[in-house]
Amino acid sequence: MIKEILLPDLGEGIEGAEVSEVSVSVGSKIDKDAIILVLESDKASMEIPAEISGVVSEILVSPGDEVKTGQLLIKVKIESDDAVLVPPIVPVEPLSPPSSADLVAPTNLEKAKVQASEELFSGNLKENHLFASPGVRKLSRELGISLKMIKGTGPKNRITRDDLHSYIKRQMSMSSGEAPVLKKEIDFSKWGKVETLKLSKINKITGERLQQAWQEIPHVTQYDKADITDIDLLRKKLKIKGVEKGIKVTFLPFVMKAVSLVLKEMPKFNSSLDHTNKNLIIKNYYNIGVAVDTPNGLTVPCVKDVDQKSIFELSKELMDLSSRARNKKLKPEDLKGSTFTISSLGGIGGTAFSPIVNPPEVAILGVSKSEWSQVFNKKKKEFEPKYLMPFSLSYDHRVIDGAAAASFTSRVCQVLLDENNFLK
Ligand code: CAO
Repeated sequence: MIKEILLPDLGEGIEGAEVSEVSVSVGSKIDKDAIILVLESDKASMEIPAEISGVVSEILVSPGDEVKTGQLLIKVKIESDDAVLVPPIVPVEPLSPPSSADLVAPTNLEKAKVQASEELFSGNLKENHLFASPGVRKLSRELGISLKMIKGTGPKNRITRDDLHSYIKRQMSMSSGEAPVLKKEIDFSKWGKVETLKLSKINKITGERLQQAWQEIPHVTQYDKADITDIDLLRKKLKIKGVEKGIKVTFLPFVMKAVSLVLKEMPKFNSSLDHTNKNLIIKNYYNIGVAVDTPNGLTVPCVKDVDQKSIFELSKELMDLSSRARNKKLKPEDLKGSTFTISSLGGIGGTAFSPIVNPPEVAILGVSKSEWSQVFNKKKKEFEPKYLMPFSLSYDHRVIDGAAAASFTSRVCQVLLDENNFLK
């Protein structure tokens, strides 16, 4: 029996990608989950696993081809029907119309969240029987929504990202009692010449995430200034040494290292709320996401175990991640697992800004351009020139109180005063 392997939904809003490598050949025997193709999209490279075991009988794509979700990739000869390990299709229950009781608090969305988390904890959730991409599953888990509640409109009732979005919109409009407002496009050309630019996939995905974070998280921003006069001297020394090693040493690795030290002391800043918003998950690892500006939009690759790395190691990793982000060479793993984010505009300019928290994290640090200032020394009773780095901490006020935030930024300032914190 011949079985066709189609390109699954890649999630993350990615509709298609370019084949960069075909990892099998005709006649080769493959096991379920063996990598058959490597694809490259605007954002990352992805390995496509086989969903069945068998012998490759035909390959319908080659390196350089643009492939789209649902496209036939390879044909596989299956030796026995037992080898087919595709999960059974379970019909998805249609959504029942809301009763009047559904329209009062707690909202349908909250109920769905609670139900999903109860099912998760009781082990009753059989979402594996439904077809959905890993991206859709991840998002539904993050939002605490059971996929069983959603009717899939894709092939074989596959639940698409649009299905999930429509479900959320429907629930939100039901719970607020308002019909969704359809916005009319404005014809700006009535008043002058215009041009239309297509938003990149990264622009669209980032836009949706930022909007969601802004709407869901009660943000507060705390501002501070760190005296980095001594760190500036240390950086200059390390910068010269770095040139020999081909490593560019900027201020950012010092800030990352300082933040990792303070996160260890103040673990709430390195946490996430669970889906029910009833528990706080404290993470005992320190992975810092770094916002990188690329020609296609903003991406946030993650530097793992920052607390265990030297300034040179952090600088090298930062150079590698930011260059791969700009050349669209990031892998999905590079974008996952951050526990806290830093957005640095210090190399560009500005005196201060309020960054938006990167969920499921609870805090983010924004770094602005340092400036020399005259600071009054009370002991000496004189002004001294100091190199001051302005920075801001935006935080989720459900998790962090203002006093803790002010302590966090003060502690970052203290850590940055002592160069011994950066010599290991
Ligand atoms: N004060 C003074 N100088 C600073 C500084 C600061 N706070 N931050 C960086 N600089 C200096 C660097 O030291 C470097 O100087 P030298 O050439 O003398 O070494 C220069 O500015 C350029 O630095 P850089 O920007 O190339 O490097 P970085 O490590 O500071 O930042 C990266 C790397 C990837 C974060 C940055 O290039 C980038 O993409 N920033 C934009 C992030 C962004 O768009 N955030 C906005 C998100 S909206 O919330």
